[in-house]
Amino acid sequence: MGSPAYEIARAKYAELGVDTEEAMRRLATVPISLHCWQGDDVGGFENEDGLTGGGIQATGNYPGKARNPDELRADLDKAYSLIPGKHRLNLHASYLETGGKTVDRTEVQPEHFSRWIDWAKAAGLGIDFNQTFFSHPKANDGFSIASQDSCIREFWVEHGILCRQIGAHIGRELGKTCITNLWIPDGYKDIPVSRKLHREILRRSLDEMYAERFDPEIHLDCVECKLFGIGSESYVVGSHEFYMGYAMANRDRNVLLCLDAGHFHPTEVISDKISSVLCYLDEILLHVSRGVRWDSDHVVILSDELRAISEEIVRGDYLDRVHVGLDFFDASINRVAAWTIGTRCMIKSLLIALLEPISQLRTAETAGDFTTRLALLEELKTMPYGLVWDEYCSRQSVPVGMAWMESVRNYERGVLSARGS
Ligand code: RNT
Ligand code: ZN
Repeated sequence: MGSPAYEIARAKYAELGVDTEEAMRRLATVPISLHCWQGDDVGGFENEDGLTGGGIQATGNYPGKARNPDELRADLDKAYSLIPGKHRLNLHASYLETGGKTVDRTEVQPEHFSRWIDWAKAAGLGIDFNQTFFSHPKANDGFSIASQDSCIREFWVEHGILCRQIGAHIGRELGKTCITNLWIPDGYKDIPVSRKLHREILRRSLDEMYAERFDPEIHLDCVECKLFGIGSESYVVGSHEFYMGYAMANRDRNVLLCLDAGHFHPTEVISDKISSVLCYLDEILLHVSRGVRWDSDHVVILSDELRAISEEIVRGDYLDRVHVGLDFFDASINRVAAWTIGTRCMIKSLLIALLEPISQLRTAETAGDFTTRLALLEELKTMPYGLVWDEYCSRQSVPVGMAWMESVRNYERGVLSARGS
């Protein structure tokens, strides 16, 4: 038995043939990969300066950002304690721990991530990994593995190779598949004349990077496309067509495609791309984000597009083929709250999708009864999914409703405010 409010919702959904208990059971099996970089504005722990250039920008100066890995882990622990379910961590190579030693990108080793691994083991979390091809003097001219300069290119290919080994190590240690995702900033601010050149270089670099094979149970690779970036407005080497082609051509090497919700033209949506790319690929990764006019990486909210993404995953029966990662960074609000809001919204949207009377909707559509389809879809928008969500939070032992915010405020007063700004 649930709360009286939940029992009313359960009965209402049952009238539509929807089993709320089954929806909650399924929801509990879906891990979301929380990106470490919301906690410190994509700074990382290589040096004091944090984020420097490279087509990524976090704006805002809300006090209390994590200054070291221990603080970041404490903040993540706080966020996980407010998010229902068992999830994952999405870690960037620049979040390494070297005990004060300077370790360049071509010197990264599994040992630099051992504390993250121990922490994840203790908490039962899986980890995903990312090469860091930005915020580095060797990326200052806007190119990494697609550079014409062979020194630059080889440097970054080496970083890519080492990170895959670290990803495989993580997967092995945790007994949970690690996805190592690649995003590069490479591109031109203004119109190039050699679009072809860098794409051919990128293809060669990827082939070199992905030469070593790993057990797919332990490690998967992934490539993230983009339409444009800051400083690469006119041309991005790793475009959608490029990586889609690469992932398809390298399916037997377990190269996944990553679709970031902020990486397309503002009128394009990734919800419409999922069922297309999954005709050709076994699995994909999502970077769920929220672009506002451009790839602004705003905190994920329960928008129409977020709901559409989750509906596509559930309706297409893709829950086991779509890996859900988050990618946003807002430095203008409490960072633990940003994680909590974004991740709770992601999970809530999946719940709403799981609460659809999908067979009724399909029957109407198949019969050409588009009137019923539209009427039912509209009725669903005011169904009491919030009550099922509250029940889910309560059963998963996390705060119900706005109560999580009080917990974040206490944490801010007790922990974050002591950090200064
Ligand atoms: C950049 C990509 C990429 C990054 C992270 C930090 O546009 O979205 O995923 O956000 O690597
Ligand atoms: Zn991304």
